[in-house]
Amino acid sequence: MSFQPVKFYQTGTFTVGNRLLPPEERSVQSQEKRYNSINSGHRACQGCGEALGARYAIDAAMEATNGRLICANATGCLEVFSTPYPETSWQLPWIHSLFGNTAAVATGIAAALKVKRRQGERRNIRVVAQGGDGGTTDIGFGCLSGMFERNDDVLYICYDNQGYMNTGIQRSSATPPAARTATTMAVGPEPGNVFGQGKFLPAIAMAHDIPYVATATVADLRDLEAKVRRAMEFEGARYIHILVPCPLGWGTASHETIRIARLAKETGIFPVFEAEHGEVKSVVAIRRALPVEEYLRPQKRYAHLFGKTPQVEVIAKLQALADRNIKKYGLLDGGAR
Ligand SMILES: Cc1ncc(C[n+]2csc(CCOP(=O)(O)OP(=O)(O)O)c2C)c(N)n1
Ligand code: SF4
Ligand SMILES: [Mg+2]
Repeated sequence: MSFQPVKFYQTGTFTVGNRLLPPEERSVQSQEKRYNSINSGHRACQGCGEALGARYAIDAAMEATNGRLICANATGCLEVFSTPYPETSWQLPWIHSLFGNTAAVATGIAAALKVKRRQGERRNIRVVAQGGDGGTTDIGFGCLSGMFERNDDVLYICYDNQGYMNTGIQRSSATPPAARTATTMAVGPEPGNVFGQGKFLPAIAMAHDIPYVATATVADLRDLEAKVRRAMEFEGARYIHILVPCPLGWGTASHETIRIARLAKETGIFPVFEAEHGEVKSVVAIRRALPVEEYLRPQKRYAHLFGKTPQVEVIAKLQALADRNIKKYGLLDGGAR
């Protein structure tokens, strides 16, 4: 079958228009036989970055494993909106773990599959674990670090919306400084979340020297698909950390999810890169660093920075964090220095 060459710049959307491209260049979602691993009908908020990220990530993992995938899912928005008993949106073997033990449950599944293979099972079934930033960076961190350290054959995906959204927008250790949450209110001399706390889990994952670590956002879904595909090429522990804006918790319009995620990347506040065995191998370069204010201003969780007296010093401290990422990961010239 021959394909019409694409003669114009625009190659279309992620779905129908992609069919103009040669098959190897099309996104997983553009394929007629995409897996629809998380199907329509779930109850995520309109514009939920987590729902979008999960759809692309798990479908890409399904594609990479020819549909031979088992998924363990921590408690959190993704689990709650997709599986209100007795319904489910998932169209793959899927297990709800506790809030804090997803990595351990996935490890157990991977161990059982290993035994089955030793007993002659021919199908190579792989395991993915997924959870929110709270389930990953806080309560599930011990199990996850153990999974990394043992190099268990699991791909762990963290959907980072920077707070405990499912239970009413409380702070997690991935909540950025100055952001307002239900437990870091915009009151007092230093409104919002404090500076100097929290953790960037991709760097901690890299410190375990696991085969593959990557970050991504829902603004570049092709990059996300490619990273999931790449992750599935490795045996052992792998980690992908996806920034997924949450319209409810961040106070953004539903139709702004992609733009906000893109601004996180283009300002440098969220570095997008991939690493193998603890070394950064590639970064997604930013064309020109946008001021961090462009990312902060549309989000109501930062509204207290832009009141009658703009908090210029706080904004400057956030800009410094973005600048540090740009330098550390070489985001302007496409490679770590
Ligand atoms: C041991 C335990 N503590 C607390 C909870 C309540 N709980 C359920 S989901 C959740 C927050 C989830 O946050 P996150 O992992 O970031 O996922 P999100 O909802 O933001 O996607 C909390 C505190 C629980 N289910 N189990
Ligand atoms: S609260 Fe946020 S993460 Fe949860 S479903 Fe709504 S938009 Fe998604
Ligand atoms: Mg969260």
